[in-house]
Amino acid sequence: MERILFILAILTFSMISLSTNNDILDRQVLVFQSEAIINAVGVAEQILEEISLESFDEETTNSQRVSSAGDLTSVLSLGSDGLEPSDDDIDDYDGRVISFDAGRIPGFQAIIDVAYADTSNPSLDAISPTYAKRVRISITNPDFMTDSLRIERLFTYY
Ligand SMILES: [Ca+2]
Ligand SMILES: [Ca+2]
Repeated sequence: MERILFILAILTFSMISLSTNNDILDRQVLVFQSEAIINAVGVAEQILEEISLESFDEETTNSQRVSSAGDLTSVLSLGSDGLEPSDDDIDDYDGRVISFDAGRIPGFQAIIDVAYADTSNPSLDAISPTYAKRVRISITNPDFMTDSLRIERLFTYY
């Protein structure tokens, strides 16, 4: 009888320690997941800061001015314009894919999308140039994030 109790006690103990290990593992996964999200937001903010320093459009680089939205880069020409210096206006970043590690979390990928925003309903993309461009950054990390993270910022020409 004593021996059976002893074995039961060992079994119970190992079951408890097994579930404790799982809890620790779950907590570590959660810590890594939150860290991945925090790092991803940080990098997205950095990219947006960098973009915010650029001219609104190629047509407004070097202090040029436009008097009509129609003078801005056409919708179909958004993206790298191949002119030097590269990355001197907001939409030059359109279509860019950046792979990066952040802190102790490797394997992020950021995709940048730039579109003109409809000025009467800024959540919609416009089909012709306007004085507002929306930069959308989608960040994924298949190993550490269950979902992609999307951060947007609207930039206006004024
Ligand atoms: Ca440019
Ligand atoms: Ca451009």
